[in-house]
Amino acid sequence: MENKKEIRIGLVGCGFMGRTHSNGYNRASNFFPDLQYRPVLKAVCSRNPEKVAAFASQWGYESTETDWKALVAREDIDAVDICTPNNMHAEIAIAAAEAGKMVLCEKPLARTMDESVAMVEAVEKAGVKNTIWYNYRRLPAVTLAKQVIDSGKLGRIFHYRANFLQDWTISADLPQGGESLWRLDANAAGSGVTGDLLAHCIDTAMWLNGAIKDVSAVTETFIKERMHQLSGQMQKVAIDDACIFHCHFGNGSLGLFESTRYARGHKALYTFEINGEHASIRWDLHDLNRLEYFDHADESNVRGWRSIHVTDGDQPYMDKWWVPGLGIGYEHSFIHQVADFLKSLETGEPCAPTFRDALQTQKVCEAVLESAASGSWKDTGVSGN
Ligand code: SOE
Repeated sequence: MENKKEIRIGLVGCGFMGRTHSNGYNRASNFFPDLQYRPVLKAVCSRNPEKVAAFASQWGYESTETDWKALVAREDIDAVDICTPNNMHAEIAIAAAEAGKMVLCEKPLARTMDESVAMVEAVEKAGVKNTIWYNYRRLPAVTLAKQVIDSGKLGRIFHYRANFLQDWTISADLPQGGESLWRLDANAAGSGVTGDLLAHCIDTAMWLNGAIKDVSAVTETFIKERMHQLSGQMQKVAIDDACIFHCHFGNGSLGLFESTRYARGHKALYTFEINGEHASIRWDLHDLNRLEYFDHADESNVRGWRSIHVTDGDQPYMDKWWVPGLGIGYEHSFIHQVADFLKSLETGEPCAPTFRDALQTQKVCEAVLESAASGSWKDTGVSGN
């Protein structure tokens, strides 16, 4: 630790994501001792002084701010991490980039394409390091899926299938907007399940299987009006409660995606499956240390789905944790993201997904919503295979 260089973090927002990121900063140096950089929790910002003080003391921040502009202006901050509702992402990220800070931002990049493009332009013009927290990439089994696909073991890919199912908004009494329920308010969130949940599936899908070229989607808003927490008035619900789309990938495979917050019994069921010419893989967030793998090259008498327990030191990230067989959890994806970010400072490489990478996911989300509104296929404008 002695000769490590410090990266002084300023976190904006202290909700659920603020906690996951803070835990990542706190743990990364313990478990990735070889990193040359060390995060220092310099300041946390939230409008509520009592809340931000309690958060700072719980997670170990040295100081607090109640105005994000003051945090961005501080000379003792190297990197601004944005964990606010989506409607604040663009303004804070652009100001941080203009102040010469590195910018880390919780997903999705922003609410709209205009905001997203402005964010990409700002970080690229300023030449500052940037990354978006699409954390599921950093689970060892998901990273292993990437290695297996890149090794060519699956051969030509035919199908990509993904679901992200939850059930927390079924009650019609749930208000929209305000501090904890901003995800139901289109003004704050931009969209519903498309930007919140499918964005994860799309990020993983394009990382694993390349560009999504065009989409055909349907969305539904099951509860049409909800009370707004801020105004106390009933207001039209403008987010998508559920979204299903199919698509063509640039490599010729077909994709099928479903997301909803109305799948009673499912809290966070994120699954994907990829079927190739020679082999298939599938993964399930509820059993996140396992990668299921079927290889047609296996001898026929023992051929079948293998359940790979991704906990061995030879497997991604797992040389850093405990001993083989002892699994890790959701929070470790954020610790890995911090470690990869710190590593990228050493190597000078971008820390994927960068804002520009996340813009591709944003383009697909936008095309999905446009397709659902128009009832027609939409090109995503994402290039590559
Ligand atoms: C919504 O419930 C949510 O917390 C998303 O905002 C996260 O991105 C997802 O990982 C889990 O679900």
